[in-house]
Amino acid sequence: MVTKFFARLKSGLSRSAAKLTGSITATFTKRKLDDEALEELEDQLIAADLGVAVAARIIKGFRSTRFGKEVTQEEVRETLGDEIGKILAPVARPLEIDRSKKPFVILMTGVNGAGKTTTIGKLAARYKAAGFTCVLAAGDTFRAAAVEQLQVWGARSGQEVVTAPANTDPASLAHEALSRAQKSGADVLLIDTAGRLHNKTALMEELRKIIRVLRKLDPTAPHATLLMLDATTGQNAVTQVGIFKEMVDLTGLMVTKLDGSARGGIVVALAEKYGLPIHAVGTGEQIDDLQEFDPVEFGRALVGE
Ligand SMILES: Nc1nc2c(ncn2[C@@H]2O[C@H](COP(=O)(O)OP(=O)(O)OP(=O)(O)O)[C@@H](O)[C@H]2O)c(=O)[nH]1
Ligand SMILES: [Mg+2]
Repeated sequence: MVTKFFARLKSGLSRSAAKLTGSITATFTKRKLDDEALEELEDQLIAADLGVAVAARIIKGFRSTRFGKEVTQEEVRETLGDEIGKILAPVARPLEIDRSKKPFVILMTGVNGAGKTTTIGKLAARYKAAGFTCVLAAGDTFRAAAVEQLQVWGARSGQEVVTAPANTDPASLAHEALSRAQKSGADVLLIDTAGRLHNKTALMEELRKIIRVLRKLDPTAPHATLLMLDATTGQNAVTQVGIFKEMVDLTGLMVTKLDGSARGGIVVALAEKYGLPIHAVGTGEQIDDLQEFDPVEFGRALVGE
């Protein structure tokens, strides 16, 4: 069954697929799978951002099952797609809202431009459609534009946005937002944060303070701490997970900008390296361009099947 999401994902990943399989097509019109061919294939997988570990694992698989045999590029593509699907299967998990938490608190982290604010807007719309009421907290209090951007998203989905005057301590804004969400009986609180990474210590302190303050009102909060990653940054996204994992207890990832990126293979590298749940992927700038992803479909889209 070709789902709407698959069609969207496939077109979004067409550049990634072209990068990965274009070179495979060139190498494997029909060819004996010898050392040289495997080496070329491994290089191609690495160039397509799947990461060294994934590339080695996939090549090992090819070596044990097909070595010395004639293979067509269709076979190579199909096997690759399957392998990718297997690597993604354990991490492709939707973000479950635990209804016993009221509100269920989601803290969004990520570097500048990763897509935090946009993704909060998309999630708010999705939760609204599912019958949840949300509160959006404009925790990036240093930039007026960031607050306005969240207000626009809140208006689009008809959800409340809590803001504070410029330069208010983000932790106090977060506290205020949780307090309001508790009083109004909101189902979900989505907290936006600033993403300045050039000052790692300050960012870490800020995030930790937000968490500390939230816990004064709800010792179990935040219930999800998500890292937003921009797929177009390629291997850098892998590095960012490492950095943010040191700052906070990440519970999951979301990967944005998979539309038109040639670096969609990064999702596979992330899955292999960290095993953190990847809850959803962004495939555009519009309100419904956020999708839970099916590992098999993703694997197929990535090889252009
Ligand atoms: N094409 C595409 N663009 C996206 C996607 N997600 C976000 N964007 C765009 O990326 C840009 C940055 O997104 P923001 O949501 O502002 O990112 P942010 O993490 O909040 O950035 P800061 O507030 O600067 O830290 C915006 O122009 C978004 O429209 C996506 O999935 N696909
Ligand atoms: Mg933002």
